[in-house]
Amino acid sequence: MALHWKILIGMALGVIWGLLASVLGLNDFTLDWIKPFGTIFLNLLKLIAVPLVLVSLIQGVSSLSDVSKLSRIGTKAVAIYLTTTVIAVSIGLVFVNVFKPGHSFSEEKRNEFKEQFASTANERAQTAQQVQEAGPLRFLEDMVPTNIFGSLTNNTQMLQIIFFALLFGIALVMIPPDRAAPVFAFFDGTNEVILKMVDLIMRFSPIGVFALLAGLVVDFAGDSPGQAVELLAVLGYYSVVVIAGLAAMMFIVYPLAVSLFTKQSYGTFLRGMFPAHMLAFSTSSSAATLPVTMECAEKNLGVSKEVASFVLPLGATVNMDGTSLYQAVAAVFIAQAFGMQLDLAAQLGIVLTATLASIGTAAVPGAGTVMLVIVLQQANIPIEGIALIFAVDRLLDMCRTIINVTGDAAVATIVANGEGQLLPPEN
Ligand code: DAS
Repeated sequence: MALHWKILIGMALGVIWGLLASVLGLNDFTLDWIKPFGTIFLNLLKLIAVPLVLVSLIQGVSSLSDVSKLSRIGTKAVAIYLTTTVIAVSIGLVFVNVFKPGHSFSEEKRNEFKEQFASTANERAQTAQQVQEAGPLRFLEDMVPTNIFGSLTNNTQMLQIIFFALLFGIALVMIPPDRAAPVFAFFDGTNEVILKMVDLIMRFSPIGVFALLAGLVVDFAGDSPGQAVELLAVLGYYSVVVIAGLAAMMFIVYPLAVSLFTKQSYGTFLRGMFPAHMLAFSTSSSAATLPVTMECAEKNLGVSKEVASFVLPLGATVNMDGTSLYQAVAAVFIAQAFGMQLDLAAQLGIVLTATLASIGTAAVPGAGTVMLVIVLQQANIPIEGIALIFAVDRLLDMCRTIINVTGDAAVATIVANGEGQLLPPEN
């Protein structure tokens, strides 16, 4: 059975166990013997975040070595990718601020969350105070690390790790190829190892999700299953807000972009991308879907091989509109659940960090949630909040990966058209 079905079953069984445990008085057993496996799973995700960012970004940036050859196509593609990602994050922020899914927790529950994390609240308040007092470009100053080894040992400095990785990758591309070759080989190989580690961690996810959900429902339910039902209702609402945002990308932003900048009808585009959509949904992996995305782009959309073979692998690595939208919604949802007020500056900071986080997100299942840690830490939002949303993460991962690959194909179509390389579709 495919992993994603095992995970969905793990989710369902976790909820059922949680509800039964709160009725049968098995709360303590669940918290002592089941919930720890959920914590272990979350720890594994946090463990892999730093090496994943460092290696996948260095490998991604240094694979742009042929930008010098395809500088026009590469620059155009990166510019449009960044534009669609910022639009996606902005749509995510508008939806989560308008529909406020985190406020649908009862006042009593939100106060409970606040108490639960009160210990870190004053620390976060102090940090926020420092940010207030700092100048407008403090976030830029903070992005440049003084000691990369200090940043690497501290999960809260992900932007510094991204900055270092981008600088390292660019410098790597600029040194003589014979000197760079062993370094390329090292990061190619290490990237493979890290992605295999993510794959192994994801294989644990059915158990991890079961334990997380069981623990979450029991924690939430206390002695009354009614409260657990409230949690599930709130998570359902949160999921609807994420999916609505993703739908806005699929049915408003991309149709506008494709019809404005190419001669192609969006119906042709959607039909042409259907096989890639199905694979993206079932694998939750842009990388696994890439071969099919490229085939759809070339055969069904008429994108030339030269453009498809550069723009799509680049997009699978650095362009994840669905992920960036999800990270914006998830971050503000958690802040709302903890009763935090995020001012405009904090929300604009989320636009920057969610854009950077989605660039650093590897094209494998669950990577977007691993990278959500960055967005939360930069906004001083409790990371523990990931446990709240992890229950429905895999379902949302399947949906956001569809948007990730669709965004890549839309940009490839626009770039091909601009290069006069959008041919009549074969099929
Ligand atoms: N599943 C990732 C992808 O392959 C995206 C994510 O995890 O957010 O696109």
